[in-house]
Amino acid sequence: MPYDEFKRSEINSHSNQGSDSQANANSAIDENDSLDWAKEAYAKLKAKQDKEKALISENEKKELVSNDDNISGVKDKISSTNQVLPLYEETGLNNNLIEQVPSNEEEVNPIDESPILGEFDENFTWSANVLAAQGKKPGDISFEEIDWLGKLRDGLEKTRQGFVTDLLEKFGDDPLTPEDLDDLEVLLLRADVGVKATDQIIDALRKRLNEEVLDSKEAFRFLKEQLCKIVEKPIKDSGQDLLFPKRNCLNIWLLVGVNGVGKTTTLGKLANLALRSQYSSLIAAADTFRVAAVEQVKIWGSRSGVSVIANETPNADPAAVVFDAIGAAKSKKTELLLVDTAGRLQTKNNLMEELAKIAKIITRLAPDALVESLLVLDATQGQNGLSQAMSFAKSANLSGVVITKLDGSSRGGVAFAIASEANLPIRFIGAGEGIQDLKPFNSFEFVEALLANR
Ligand SMILES: Nc1nc2c(ncn2[C@@H]2O[C@H](COP(=O)(O)OP(=O)(O)OP(=O)(O)O)[C@@H](O)[C@H]2O)c(=O)[nH]1
Ligand SMILES: [Mg+2]
Repeated sequence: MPYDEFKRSEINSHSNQGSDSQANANSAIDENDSLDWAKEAYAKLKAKQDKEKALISENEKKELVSNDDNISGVKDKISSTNQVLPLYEETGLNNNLIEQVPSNEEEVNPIDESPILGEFDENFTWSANVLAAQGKKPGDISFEEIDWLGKLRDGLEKTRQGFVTDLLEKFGDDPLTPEDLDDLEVLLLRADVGVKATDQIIDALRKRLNEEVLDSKEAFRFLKEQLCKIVEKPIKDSGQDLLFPKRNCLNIWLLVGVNGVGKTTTLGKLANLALRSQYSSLIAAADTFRVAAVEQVKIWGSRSGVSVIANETPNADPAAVVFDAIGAAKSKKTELLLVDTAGRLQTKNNLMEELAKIAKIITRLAPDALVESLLVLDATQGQNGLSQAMSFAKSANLSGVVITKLDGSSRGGVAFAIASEANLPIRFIGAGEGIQDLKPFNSFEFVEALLANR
């Protein structure tokens, strides 16, 4: 069975997702052992990287020898201006397509975007500890996970500064007081956590405080537990801990949301996640409102290594593109069809009508397909994102949310408002413009990254 990136959290830990995670996580690894754990993990990753490097240079040597033997063949290849890259020739992905992926060498480069192991520094040990706390073994972790956690923690820096740094100052090392709770309330609201989630957290802390003295360490642990509980609730309510395509059947995932939030970028990252997890995938370029949108999807298709179905006609009917894409998906036995949709239409009503039309086509053409509508929200928009979530939740049948641009946003706290006020499960989060800068949402990692250094 291939490694399934969509199920990463399940593989990481069978018991540590959710509100009990903090307690389990804290006991999963003794503080004194954590540095040893990180050292062992680093040594194993380093050995793995060295082995891969050696393998690559061995292959390069072999290639050089065979190239010498067949120099004329190479010349032919170089002179070909419209060549299809070997990756697609081998996989057959580029054959018989309605719309072929562009064969620009610079753009088709999924392998080079993989992260490499950095220094053994505080960044590494922090990421390693988060993985260890979820029950992973030092030999089980990958560069990608370390890189991702580092990015997430860095990305949440601005949110953390306006929230945790002040919180640490206010809490100090003394036991929590009722006045601290008032300060915490202000900080949570300021960090876009929203009124409902803030009330829930403050009430829970006040209740504990009435029962016993809470030292600052326990207060922080309890706060993390409450935060996890809030984002986990809609996930639990949905009855589906993780969102992943089911193998051997057609899954159709629609990326919806207002303009500029990151739908197309998310689609490209999801396509690559699917490719790396060995799902057969296809992209439908159903944002036909902007001419440049189709071009942008094709670049992402090329970059992620997934074929794109598009219609070049200006203002082509998006439902017709979806019609073609479902036809292609059926004949190719595609498992995951990712649909890019428009974010900018004349009015909000037009946008909702168009989504309804696409949904209708899907029901008619692929009644057995597993359809998921993912609302993409931009973290930098804070409470605005929450109102988008509320209005889309009313009109579109949403299965969850993707929060993008968590890198550099000071409003990462909005995740809690979306979960508690719109009751929508967060399914994926994006923290960068790179192809691998998107992962399935893991509440434990998110809260740890948000409140890092404590
Ligand atoms: N820093 C950062 N930038 C992102 C992220 N996701 C998307 N972006 C950027 O946000 C901008 C808009 O992204 P798109 O994917 O084009 O957004 P869209 O929702 O498809 O936009 P429309 O098609 O106009 O509706 C681009 O410049 C992306 O590179 C992220 O996680 N982090
Ligand atoms: Mg777009």
